Amino acid sequence: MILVGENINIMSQTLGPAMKERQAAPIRKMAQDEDTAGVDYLDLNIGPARKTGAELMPWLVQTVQEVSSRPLSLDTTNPDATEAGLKVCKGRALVNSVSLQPERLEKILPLVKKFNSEVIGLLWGVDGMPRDVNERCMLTVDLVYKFNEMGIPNEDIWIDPIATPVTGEISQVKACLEFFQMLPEIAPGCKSIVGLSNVSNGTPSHLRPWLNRTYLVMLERSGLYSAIADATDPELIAIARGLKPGTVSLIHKAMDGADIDTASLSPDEIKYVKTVRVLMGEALYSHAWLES
Ligand code: THG
Repeated sequence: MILVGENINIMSQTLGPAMKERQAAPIRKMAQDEDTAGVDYLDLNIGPARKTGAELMPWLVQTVQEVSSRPLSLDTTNPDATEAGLKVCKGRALVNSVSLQPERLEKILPLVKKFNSEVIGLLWGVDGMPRDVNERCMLTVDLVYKFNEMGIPNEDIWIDPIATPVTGEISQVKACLEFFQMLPEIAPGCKSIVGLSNVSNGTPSHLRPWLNRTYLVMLERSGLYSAIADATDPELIAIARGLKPGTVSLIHKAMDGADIDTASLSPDEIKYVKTVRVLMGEALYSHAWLES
Protein backbone atom coordinates (compact mmCIF):
# COMPACT_ATOMS: atom_id res chain seq x y z
CA MET A 1 0.00 0.00 0.00
CA ILE A 2 1.34 3.38 -1.00
CA LEU A 3 0.80 6.01 1.72
CA VAL A 4 0.44 9.75 1.18
CA GLY A 5 0.86 11.64 4.48
CA GLU A 6 -2.12 13.95 5.08
CA ASN A 7 -0.71 15.99 7.94
CA ILE A 8 0.53 19.14 6.21
CA ASN A 9 -2.88 20.61 5.93
CA ILE A 10 -4.36 24.11 6.15
CA MET A 11 -7.16 22.73 8.39
CA SER A 12 -4.62 21.73 11.03
CA GLN A 13 -4.89 23.86 14.17
CA THR A 14 -1.13 24.33 14.36
CA LEU A 15 0.03 24.15 10.75
CA GLY A 16 -2.83 26.25 9.31
CA PRO A 17 -1.63 29.41 11.12
CA ALA A 18 2.02 28.49 10.39
CA MET A 19 1.25 28.41 6.68
CA LYS A 20 -0.55 31.74 6.77
CA GLU A 21 2.34 33.35 8.65
CA ARG A 22 5.00 31.55 6.57
CA GLN A 23 6.59 30.02 9.66
CA ALA A 24 8.80 27.30 8.29
CA ALA A 25 9.82 25.54 11.52
CA PRO A 26 6.55 23.72 12.40
CA ILE A 27 6.09 22.72 8.75
CA ARG A 28 9.63 21.34 8.50
CA LYS A 29 9.09 19.43 11.74
CA MET A 30 5.91 17.80 10.45
CA ALA A 31 7.53 17.00 7.09
CA GLN A 32 10.40 15.35 8.95
CA ASP A 33 8.01 13.40 11.18
CA GLU A 34 6.02 12.16 8.20
CA ASP A 35 9.24 11.26 6.37
CA THR A 36 10.53 9.34 9.39
CA ALA A 37 7.18 7.57 9.76
CA GLY A 38 7.90 6.18 6.31
CA VAL A 39 5.07 7.49 4.14
CA ASP A 40 5.77 7.42 0.39
CA TYR A 41 4.43 10.86 -0.58
CA LEU A 42 3.62 14.04 1.35
CA ASP A 43 0.31 15.77 0.61
CA LEU A 44 0.50 19.57 0.80
CA ASN A 45 -3.07 20.71 1.31
CA ILE A 46 -3.63 24.48 1.19
CA GLY A 47 -7.36 24.30 0.43
CA PRO A 48 -8.91 26.80 -2.02
CA ALA A 49 -6.26 29.49 -1.24
CA ARG A 50 -7.86 31.86 -3.71
CA LYS A 51 -5.83 34.94 -2.95
CA THR A 52 -2.39 33.83 -1.91
CA GLY A 53 -2.17 30.24 -3.19
CA ALA A 54 0.30 31.05 -5.96
CA GLU A 55 2.81 32.24 -3.33
CA LEU A 56 1.90 29.83 -0.55
CA MET A 57 2.23 26.60 -2.52
CA PRO A 58 5.78 27.18 -3.87
CA TRP A 59 6.87 28.38 -0.43
CA LEU A 60 5.44 25.22 1.12
CA VAL A 61 7.01 22.96 -1.52
CA GLN A 62 10.44 24.53 -0.96
CA THR A 63 10.10 24.42 2.82
CA VAL A 64 9.24 20.72 2.75
CA GLN A 65 11.96 19.91 0.20
CA GLU A 66 14.55 21.31 2.62
CA VAL A 67 13.96 18.32 4.89
CA SER A 68 12.38 15.57 2.80
CA SER A 69 13.04 14.15 -0.64
CA ARG A 70 9.72 12.28 -0.80
CA PRO A 71 7.55 13.07 -3.81
CA LEU A 72 4.81 15.63 -3.16
CA SER A 73 1.06 15.68 -3.75
CA LEU A 74 -0.15 19.23 -4.43
CA ASP A 75 -3.62 19.53 -2.91
CA THR A 76 -5.49 22.73 -3.79
CA THR A 77 -8.42 23.85 -5.92
CA ASN A 78 -6.46 26.91 -7.09
CA PRO A 79 -4.86 26.09 -10.49
CA ASP A 80 -2.40 29.00 -10.24
CA ALA A 81 -1.18 27.56 -6.93
CA THR A 82 -0.78 24.13 -8.53
CA GLU A 83 1.25 25.59 -11.38
CA ALA A 84 3.47 27.66 -9.09
CA GLY A 85 4.07 24.56 -6.93
CA LEU A 86 4.88 22.33 -9.91
CA LYS A 87 7.52 24.81 -11.06
CA VAL A 88 9.58 24.29 -7.90
CA CYS A 89 8.98 20.56 -7.29
CA LYS A 90 12.27 18.71 -7.64
CA GLY A 91 10.75 15.34 -8.41
CA ARG A 92 7.68 14.17 -10.26
CA ALA A 93 4.58 15.48 -8.46
CA LEU A 94 1.10 14.10 -7.93
CA VAL A 95 -1.56 16.70 -8.78
CA ASN A 96 -4.45 16.43 -6.27
CA SER A 97 -6.94 16.60 -7.91
CA VAL A 98 -8.84 16.90 -11.22
CA SER A 99 -12.57 16.22 -11.50
CA LEU A 100 -14.96 16.32 -14.46
CA GLN A 101 -15.82 19.95 -13.87
CA PRO A 102 -14.90 21.57 -17.21
CA GLU A 103 -12.93 24.43 -15.68
CA ARG A 104 -10.76 22.00 -13.67
CA LEU A 105 -10.12 19.85 -16.73
CA GLU A 106 -9.22 22.79 -18.95
CA LYS A 107 -6.88 24.44 -16.47
CA ILE A 108 -5.21 21.51 -14.75
CA LEU A 109 -4.78 18.80 -17.38
CA PRO A 110 -2.42 20.91 -19.54
CA LEU A 111 -0.27 21.44 -16.41
CA VAL A 112 -0.21 17.71 -15.69
CA LYS A 113 0.99 17.14 -19.25
CA LYS A 114 3.49 20.02 -19.26
CA PHE A 115 5.14 19.00 -15.99
CA ASN A 116 4.82 15.25 -16.66
CA SER A 117 3.03 14.80 -13.33
CA GLU A 118 0.86 12.04 -12.05
CA VAL A 119 -2.73 13.06 -11.32
CA ILE A 120 -5.60 12.14 -9.02
CA GLY A 121 -8.88 11.86 -10.91
CA LEU A 122 -11.58 12.75 -8.40
CA LEU A 123 -14.98 11.22 -9.08
CA TRP A 124 -16.92 14.39 -8.53
CA GLY A 125 -19.42 14.87 -11.35
CA VAL A 126 -21.09 17.94 -12.77
CA ASP A 127 -23.97 17.26 -10.34
CA GLY A 128 -21.61 16.70 -7.40
CA MET A 129 -21.01 13.58 -5.36
CA PRO A 130 -21.70 10.21 -7.06
CA ARG A 131 -24.66 8.47 -5.40
CA ASP A 132 -23.62 4.83 -5.85
CA VAL A 133 -21.11 2.46 -7.38
CA ASN A 134 -22.64 2.73 -10.87
CA GLU A 135 -22.25 6.49 -10.95
CA ARG A 136 -18.65 6.07 -9.82
CA CYS A 137 -18.02 3.64 -12.68
CA MET A 138 -19.59 5.99 -15.26
CA LEU A 139 -17.58 8.94 -13.98
CA THR A 140 -14.39 6.85 -14.17
CA VAL A 141 -14.97 5.99 -17.83
CA ASP A 142 -15.60 9.66 -18.70
CA LEU A 143 -12.63 10.90 -16.71
CA VAL A 144 -10.12 8.38 -18.05
CA TYR A 145 -11.29 9.08 -21.60
CA LYS A 146 -10.70 12.81 -21.14
CA PHE A 147 -7.29 12.28 -19.51
CA ASN A 148 -6.21 9.87 -22.28
CA GLU A 149 -7.31 12.41 -24.90
CA MET A 150 -4.84 14.83 -23.33
CA GLY A 151 -2.09 12.23 -23.64
CA ILE A 152 -2.08 11.14 -19.99
CA PRO A 153 -1.63 7.35 -19.78
CA ASN A 154 -3.60 5.14 -17.37
CA GLU A 155 -0.57 4.37 -15.19
CA ASP A 156 -0.30 8.07 -14.28
CA ILE A 157 -3.99 8.33 -13.29
CA TRP A 158 -4.98 7.67 -9.67
CA ILE A 159 -8.77 7.32 -9.37
CA ASP A 160 -10.38 8.61 -6.15
CA PRO A 161 -14.03 7.51 -5.68
CA ILE A 162 -14.39 9.87 -2.66
CA ALA A 163 -14.58 8.17 0.70
CA THR A 164 -17.42 9.44 2.89
CA PRO A 165 -17.91 9.54 6.68
CA VAL A 166 -19.28 6.58 8.59
CA THR A 167 -21.65 9.05 10.25
CA GLY A 168 -23.38 9.56 6.88
CA GLU A 169 -24.95 7.05 4.51
CA ILE A 170 -23.37 3.67 5.12
CA SER A 171 -24.24 2.57 1.56
CA GLN A 172 -21.62 5.09 0.37
CA VAL A 173 -18.97 3.52 2.60
CA LYS A 174 -19.75 0.15 1.03
CA ALA A 175 -19.89 1.62 -2.50
CA CYS A 176 -16.18 2.48 -2.27
CA LEU A 177 -15.33 -1.12 -1.38
CA GLU A 178 -17.32 -2.42 -4.32
CA PHE A 179 -15.87 0.18 -6.66
CA PHE A 180 -12.26 -0.91 -6.11
CA GLN A 181 -13.19 -4.47 -7.04
CA MET A 182 -14.53 -3.22 -10.37
CA LEU A 183 -11.83 -0.67 -11.20
CA PRO A 184 -9.31 -3.03 -12.90
CA GLU A 185 -11.95 -3.99 -15.45
CA ILE A 186 -13.23 -0.47 -16.08
CA ALA A 187 -9.87 1.28 -16.22
CA PRO A 188 -7.04 -1.23 -16.63
CA GLY A 189 -3.69 0.08 -15.41
CA CYS A 190 -5.11 3.02 -13.46
CA LYS A 191 -4.06 3.37 -9.84
CA SER A 192 -6.45 4.19 -7.00
CA ILE A 193 -6.49 6.35 -3.89
CA VAL A 194 -8.81 7.53 -1.11
CA GLY A 195 -8.68 10.18 1.59
CA LEU A 196 -8.83 7.54 4.33
CA SER A 197 -9.54 9.89 7.26
CA ASN A 198 -12.72 11.08 5.55
CA VAL A 199 -14.36 7.91 6.90
CA SER A 200 -13.86 9.02 10.49
CA ASN A 201 -14.71 12.69 10.01
CA GLY A 202 -17.04 13.86 12.77
CA THR A 203 -16.25 10.99 15.14
CA PRO A 204 -14.47 11.47 18.51
CA SER A 205 -10.82 12.15 17.73
CA HIS A 206 -9.39 9.49 20.06
CA LEU A 207 -11.52 6.85 18.31
CA ARG A 208 -10.77 7.89 14.70
CA PRO A 209 -7.76 5.54 14.33
CA TRP A 210 -9.98 2.45 14.79
CA LEU A 211 -12.16 3.47 11.85
CA ASN A 212 -9.20 4.55 9.70
CA ARG A 213 -7.19 1.36 10.25
CA THR A 214 -10.13 -0.99 9.84
CA TYR A 215 -11.34 0.71 6.65
CA LEU A 216 -7.79 0.63 5.26
CA VAL A 217 -7.65 -3.15 5.61
CA MET A 218 -11.13 -3.51 4.09
CA LEU A 219 -10.23 -1.27 1.14
CA GLU A 220 -6.89 -2.97 0.55
CA ARG A 221 -8.70 -6.30 0.30
CA SER A 222 -10.83 -4.75 -2.47
CA GLY A 223 -7.69 -3.72 -4.35
CA LEU A 224 -6.98 -0.18 -3.17
CA TYR A 225 -3.51 1.00 -4.31
CA SER A 226 -2.91 3.99 -2.02
CA ALA A 227 -4.33 6.12 0.76
CA ILE A 228 -3.94 9.71 1.90
CA ALA A 229 -3.62 8.98 5.59
CA ASP A 230 -2.55 10.10 9.05
CA ALA A 231 1.21 9.62 9.24
CA THR A 232 1.14 10.10 13.02
CA ASP A 233 -0.61 6.75 13.63
CA PRO A 234 2.19 4.14 13.85
CA GLU A 235 -0.30 1.26 14.03
CA LEU A 236 -1.90 2.36 10.75
CA ILE A 237 1.53 2.51 9.09
CA ALA A 238 2.41 -0.93 10.45
CA ILE A 239 -0.82 -2.35 9.01
CA ALA A 240 -0.16 -0.73 5.63
CA ARG A 241 3.37 -2.15 5.64
CA GLY A 242 2.12 -5.71 6.14
CA LEU A 243 3.46 -5.96 9.70
CA LYS A 244 0.11 -6.87 11.29
CA PRO A 245 -1.05 -10.04 9.53
CA GLY A 246 -3.08 -11.13 12.58
CA THR A 247 -5.11 -7.93 12.58
CA VAL A 248 -5.65 -8.18 8.83
CA SER A 249 -6.89 -11.77 8.95
CA LEU A 250 -9.20 -10.98 11.88
CA ILE A 251 -10.73 -8.08 9.92
CA HIS A 252 -11.15 -10.32 6.87
CA LYS A 253 -12.88 -12.95 9.00
CA ALA A 254 -15.25 -10.35 10.43
CA MET A 255 -15.99 -9.09 6.88
CA ASP A 256 -16.88 -12.63 5.85
CA GLY A 257 -19.32 -12.91 8.76
CA ALA A 258 -17.37 -15.81 10.26
CA ASP A 259 -18.31 -16.95 13.74
CA ILE A 260 -15.81 -15.17 15.95
CA ASP A 261 -15.42 -16.22 19.56
CA THR A 262 -14.94 -12.78 21.10
CA ALA A 263 -14.11 -14.34 24.49
CA SER A 264 -10.77 -15.41 23.01
CA LEU A 265 -9.90 -11.93 21.68
CA SER A 266 -7.92 -9.09 23.24
CA PRO A 267 -9.73 -5.77 23.92
CA ASP A 268 -8.08 -4.25 20.83
CA GLU A 269 -9.10 -7.19 18.64
CA ILE A 270 -12.69 -6.78 19.82
CA LYS A 271 -12.53 -3.13 18.75
CA TYR A 272 -11.52 -4.14 15.22
CA VAL A 273 -14.38 -6.65 15.00
CA LYS A 274 -16.93 -4.09 16.22
CA THR A 275 -15.61 -1.53 13.77
CA VAL A 276 -15.94 -3.94 10.83
CA ARG A 277 -19.59 -4.52 11.79
CA VAL A 278 -20.24 -0.78 11.68
CA LEU A 279 -18.39 -0.21 8.38
CA MET A 280 -20.19 -3.16 6.76
CA GLY A 281 -23.52 -1.63 7.80
CA GLU A 282 -24.34 -4.56 10.09
CA ALA A 283 -24.41 -2.37 13.19
CA LEU A 284 -25.58 1.21 13.38
CA TYR A 285 -22.89 3.84 14.01
CA SER A 286 -23.01 5.79 17.26
CA HIS A 287 -20.14 7.58 19.02
CA ALA A 288 -20.26 4.73 21.56
CA TRP A 289 -19.90 1.96 18.95
CA LEU A 290 -16.85 0.44 20.67
CA GLU A 291 -18.58 0.23 24.04
CA SER A 292 -21.83 -1.53 23.21
N1 THG B 1 -9.31 12.89 -1.67
C1 THG B 1 -8.26 13.58 -2.16
N2 THG B 1 -7.65 14.54 -1.46
C2 THG B 1 -8.06 14.82 -0.21
C3 THG B 1 -9.12 14.13 0.36
C4 THG B 1 -9.77 13.15 -0.42
N3 THG B 1 -7.42 15.80 0.51
C5 THG B 1 -7.97 16.26 1.76
C6 THG B 1 -8.61 15.10 2.52
N4 THG B 1 -9.52 14.41 1.66
C7 THG B 1 -7.53 14.16 3.03
N5 THG B 1 -6.71 14.81 3.99
C8 THG B 1 -7.12 14.98 5.32
C9 THG B 1 -6.32 15.73 6.15
C10 THG B 1 -6.66 15.89 7.49
C11 THG B 1 -7.82 15.33 7.97
C12 THG B 1 -8.62 14.59 7.15
C13 THG B 1 -8.26 14.40 5.80
C14 THG B 1 -8.23 15.50 9.40
N6 THG B 1 -7.49 16.24 10.24
C15 THG B 1 -7.85 16.40 11.64
C16 THG B 1 -9.10 17.31 11.74
O1 THG B 1 -9.37 18.09 10.82
O2 THG B 1 -9.80 17.18 12.73
C17 THG B 1 -6.72 16.95 12.44
C18 THG B 1 -6.26 18.30 12.01
C19 THG B 1 -5.09 18.77 12.85
O3 THG B 1 -3.96 18.26 12.64
O4 THG B 1 -5.30 19.65 13.72
O5 THG B 1 -9.24 14.99 9.80
O6 THG B 1 -10.75 12.49 0.00
N7 THG B 1 -7.85 13.29 -3.42
